[in-house]
Amino acid sequence: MECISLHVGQAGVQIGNSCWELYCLEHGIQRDGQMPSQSVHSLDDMSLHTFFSETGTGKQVPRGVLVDLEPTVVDEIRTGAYRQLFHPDQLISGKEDAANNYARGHYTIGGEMIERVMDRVRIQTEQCTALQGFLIFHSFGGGTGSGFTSLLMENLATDYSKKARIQFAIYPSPQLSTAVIEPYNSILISHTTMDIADCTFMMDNEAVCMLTNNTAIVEAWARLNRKFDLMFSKRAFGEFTEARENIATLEKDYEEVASETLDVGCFAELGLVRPSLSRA
Ligand SMILES: Nc1nc2c(ncn2[C@@H]2O[C@H](COP(=O)(O)OP(=O)(O)OP(=O)(O)O)[C@@H](O)[C@H]2O)c(=O)[nH]1
Ligand SMILES: [Mg+2]
Repeated sequence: MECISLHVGQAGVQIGNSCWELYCLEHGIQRDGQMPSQSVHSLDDMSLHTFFSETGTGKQVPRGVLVDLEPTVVDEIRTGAYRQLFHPDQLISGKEDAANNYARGHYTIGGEMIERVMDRVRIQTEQCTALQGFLIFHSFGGGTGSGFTSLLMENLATDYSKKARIQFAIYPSPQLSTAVIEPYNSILISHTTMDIADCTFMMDNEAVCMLTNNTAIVEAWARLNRKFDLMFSKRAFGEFTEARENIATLEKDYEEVASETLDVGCFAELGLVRPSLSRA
């Protein structure tokens, strides 16, 4: 059962960058797609194949396509730490962005790009034995994120009508907005995709920003994330005892974070429940 991830526009591609880094850490995959612990892995971790396909040489390749109408964001992946992970054809960029304009993303500039992207999607689907569906990452506010995503979703709905389409969308916030027309773009894409998306997860950019603006919290999150990744990769290598020790350290970290001057109101505002510190 495979899932194909599609990352569209600046926000979508940048989320993709972080997502694939995390998936690699979780599954013990190196930056070049190689997996040193492969034999241990393939026995107990079939979930790997949902997100990665394996080449003849044993390299793991993400099942995904990253696309932006302009080159700079995708170029960062092309030259970044994980550049060898992706096949060059999975990274698609044009010359000119949609300039926050839904119509440019959907009709003019996007229209010229859609065939190339659908071709790549088709190649990805052909590598699946039982494709479950598509995960689509994008912003609501960008011209590419809104206009091109809706065009892509319409094409997916036509060509792969029985497959699930799940959207992960960055919801615009007035404080962070890059353009005044972001609300219009959001309405236009909501209208187009309402009937063709099976489920939409919206991420509020203001909430994300509140978390990252607080340096104490951002450091704590970075530390916790590293620990989690480490924990996962250790478990993947079969050193479970060490992973257990990591959990203990992790718990201590939680306690430290809680004792720091953490703004509890911030969690409440985000609708998040503070992690419970009581031991089971
Ligand atoms: N959380 C988060 N939001 C982002 C990121 N990049 C852009 N955004 C948000 O996305 C919206 C702008 O859309 P972009 O994704 O930059 O635009 P685009 O899809 O590249 O479209 P065009 O540049 O207009 O062609 C704004 O609301 C930004 O705050 C990111 O890396 N993280
Ligand atoms: Mg852009």
